Amino acid sequence: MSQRFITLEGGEGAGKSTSLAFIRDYFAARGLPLVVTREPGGTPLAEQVRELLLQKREEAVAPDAELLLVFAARAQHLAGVIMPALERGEWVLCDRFTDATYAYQGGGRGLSRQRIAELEAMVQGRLRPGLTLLLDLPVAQGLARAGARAEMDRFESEQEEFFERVRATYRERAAAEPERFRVIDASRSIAGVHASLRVALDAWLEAVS
Ligand code: Z5A
Repeated sequence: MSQRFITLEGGEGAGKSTSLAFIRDYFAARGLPLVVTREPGGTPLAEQVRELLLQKREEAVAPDAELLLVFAARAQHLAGVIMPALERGEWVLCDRFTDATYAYQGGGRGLSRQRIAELEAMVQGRLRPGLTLLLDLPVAQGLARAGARAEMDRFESEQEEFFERVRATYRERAAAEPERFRVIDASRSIAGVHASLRVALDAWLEAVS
């Protein structure tokens, strides 16, 4: 079932939005039913949790509180959107999932990987994405792209070192699970990134069909 569960990951300014649109078109052109969703979010309740997480606030957010909010949203999203779609035999493309928790709460905030793994097991059982597309690019380049945005949220306001730890964690996870991850060089042109996505998706569809 999880072979049809695809996740898209990457740091700041990696180009997830244009990649999501490309993948949506790729599936539509093949007549394959695809549910596109995102984390944190994906259901009305989980989207409210997203707002709580992203909103800049005076009060310091305890890293454990942030972690639990991320997994609370994920539990709701799994129950309301991801599992039903997979059970219907549809494909699911999720803009960020638990690799982001390891990268941001683990690498970025310094929380224990073991604690994240325990929550992952509790909330997801054995469900893991079949394919994870990681858009990877140097932090400075990503921040320069993202810098064009009007307003920055609570994560986007972090320092460059935070994003270096996020990137390092993503790359470590990709190296540890090469059968699941495809690392896409996102420093290239949009056309170049999309060409690599096409190669990865062609190979995945052939492997699982
Ligand atoms: N978070 C977490 O902490 N823990 C978790 O478990 C999860 C999430 C699931 C919101 O995520 C935050 O939640 C996220 C981590 C945290 N915080 N951060 N940062 P999000 O995915 O919604 O937020 P985002 O990272 O800001 O993603 P985004 O806005 O959807 O997309 P993006 O990948 O950063 O970039 P983009 O908007 O697609 O592109 C940025 C700009 O670059 C834009 O102007 C593009 O036109 C341009 N671009 C894109 N590709 C190219 C290329 N190839 N060349 C040149 N220019 C390009």
